[in-house]
Amino acid sequence: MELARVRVEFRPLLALLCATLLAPSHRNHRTLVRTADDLDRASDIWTENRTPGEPIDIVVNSDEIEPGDQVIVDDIDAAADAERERIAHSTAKEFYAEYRDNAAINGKLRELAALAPDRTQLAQIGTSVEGRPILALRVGRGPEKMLLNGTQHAREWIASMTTTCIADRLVRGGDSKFLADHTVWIVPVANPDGYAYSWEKKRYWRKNRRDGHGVDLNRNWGVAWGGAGSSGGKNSDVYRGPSAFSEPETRALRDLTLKEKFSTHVDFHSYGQLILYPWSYKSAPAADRDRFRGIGDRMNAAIYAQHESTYKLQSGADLYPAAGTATDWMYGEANALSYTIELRPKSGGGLGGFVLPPEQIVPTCDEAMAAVMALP
Ligand code: 0X9
Ligand code: ZN
Repeated sequence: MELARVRVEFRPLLALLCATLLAPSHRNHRTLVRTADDLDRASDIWTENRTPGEPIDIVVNSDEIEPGDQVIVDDIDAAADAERERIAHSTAKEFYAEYRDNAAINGKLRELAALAPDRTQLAQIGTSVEGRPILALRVGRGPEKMLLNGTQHAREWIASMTTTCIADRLVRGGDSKFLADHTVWIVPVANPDGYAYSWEKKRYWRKNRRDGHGVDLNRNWGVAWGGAGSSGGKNSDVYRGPSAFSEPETRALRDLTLKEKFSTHVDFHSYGQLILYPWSYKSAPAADRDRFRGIGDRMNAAIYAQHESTYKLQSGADLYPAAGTATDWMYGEANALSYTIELRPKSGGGLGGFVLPPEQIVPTCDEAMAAVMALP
């Protein structure tokens, strides 16, 4: 405590000296704090919930913590390092007992396709900026056409696992009534380059890997592209790209949608436990608002019945405006009932936000599966 006070008083003169003398946990590191709604301080905002006046989770350097900040995760990079260590030494045999990388997820999709060739189809729907395949698994052949995708955002690993798990359950569940009624296309990893980068280099990377700076794929879609909540700055975490659909990853999902004419869609993200419906870019209610809310209530009841988790149902823009999102394009241009679901955790506490304990993969899948089955 004494040292900490000295450090504050004599900065920056003694900062270097103190940094060398202090124990590692006292060194400057990146901390996730909950702060009053102070967007001016925030370059890296982790909370989806940005209702004006409500606290937000932001990443700051540990020497920039201010009075009133509540520390949620003291050292986010230590949390990522611990996760990396755990995965490196994992003996988990069960696929959903641990997080899986591109190679493992693609392997799982191939395995599922081979398991039930009569009711599945594995397709490469596109190729990423760095040349990775974007894979989609179709299950069923029914008249209601549904698209489920995960991982537009690289660091949201639970979305990759959950969509793969849903594919798994649909395939193994056999020809249930649901599959008689539905054709479901599942794209677990919409952003394979970003996902690889998050695994190998920077755990908290969000965008794709366009020219090193990356594009936020969920600001690159063609409804209200360029509007509020997106940025023209390449280094911004919400960089929209030079034009709508400039990125092969968004084009891949768009072209599949134009071909298949989906009537429902879910874009899986993390975190916050939210069910969001259009519009994302403006607060005016969607023409189908009542329908969105009615189905959303059913999803919520189905989710709660699993493990008593609560997800909040609201329009995207009621949180904060975000222009150029997948959900707005799917609804506004492709006529699909489209939701964005923010999976577990509810807040950044515990190990923190995007680093979710692997024991929560299966329960999160239970919830997402229940939500999907509640769709028309
Ligand atoms: O900002 C996003 O792209 C999504 N949230 S995330 O924290 N996973 O990045 C939500 C987009 C739709 N929601 C809003 N309009 N707020
Ligand atoms: Zn996201």
